[in-house]
Amino acid sequence: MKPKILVTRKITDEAENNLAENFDVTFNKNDEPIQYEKLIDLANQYDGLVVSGWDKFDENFFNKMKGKLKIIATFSVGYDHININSAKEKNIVITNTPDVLNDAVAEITIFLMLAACRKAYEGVNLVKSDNWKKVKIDFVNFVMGQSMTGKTLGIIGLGRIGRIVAKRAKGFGMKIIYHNRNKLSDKLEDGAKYYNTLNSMMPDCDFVSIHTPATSETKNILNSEAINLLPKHAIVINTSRGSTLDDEALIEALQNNKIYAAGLDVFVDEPNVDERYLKLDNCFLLPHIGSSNYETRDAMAMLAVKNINAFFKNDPLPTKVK
Ligand code: 8YV
Repeated sequence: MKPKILVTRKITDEAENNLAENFDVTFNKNDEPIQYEKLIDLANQYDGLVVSGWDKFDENFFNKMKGKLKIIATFSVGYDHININSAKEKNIVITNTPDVLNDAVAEITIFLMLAACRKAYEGVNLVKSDNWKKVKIDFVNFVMGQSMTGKTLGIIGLGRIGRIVAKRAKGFGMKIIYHNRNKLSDKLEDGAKYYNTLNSMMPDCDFVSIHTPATSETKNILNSEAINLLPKHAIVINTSRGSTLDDEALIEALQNNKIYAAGLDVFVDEPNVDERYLKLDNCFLLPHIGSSNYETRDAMAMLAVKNINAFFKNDPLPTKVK
């Protein structure tokens, strides 16, 4: 008998076809999110789940598993929606999709940096509202931003995504500095300057971008103390998870022009965004689309499927979460 697999959300046709060849698989054809309690019931009828970052797998979920479920393959690099310790206690393997989205997230990071420093909101709103013709266009004030070229980018978490961001930023002639728990090898640093505390790096950042996973250690890593140490012209970028920065502190800094601007793709309670962000002209917002391009989402779906295939063939897992 083929193992039973449930795919909680619509994934690419190629990935779905591949699963259908090898498993007794249930797809979510209309892509309606499955409610938490329903998912608990369903999960007990399957050997494996292919899930998204929007499904939640907490301690209670795993406590209610009765022994049939053996693997959860999430099509996301982040696994903060899964209680890994509870999964381990229940002997349920977790896999994720690292690396295949590095370029996509780096692109969105650079996009936000450009949007924030060149006042994209102001410019786009002026054209879209048809107000361009109504304003005075002058040489020194009209949609005036600041340059990215030659500036210093501070990276919080120079990991797989952070290093690609660094590479792309160097294309703009940027200097890279970083803070990690530990200094990296010369090869991985690739010329970036290390700061052993976050606060010591802050005054040197023209831009600061967060690329850490969401853990209890990185919760509010960019807090009010750190934000207050940034220069007045600094720009804050977040494409990691909303929990890594203190919204109160960032909003206060943006409202009072203590920093120049921010670019955010991720929020604490998505899709609900703190309304104060919506009122700020110096904050460029996106709806968590770091990995949203066809090539990347295809690769993420196929990697999740490869993990499922490998697991049921007893092959080594391509990307198991420790
Ligand atoms: C996805 C992500 O939008 O991979 C991640 O961790 O945050 C995003 O790529 C989402 O979680 C898809 O499941």
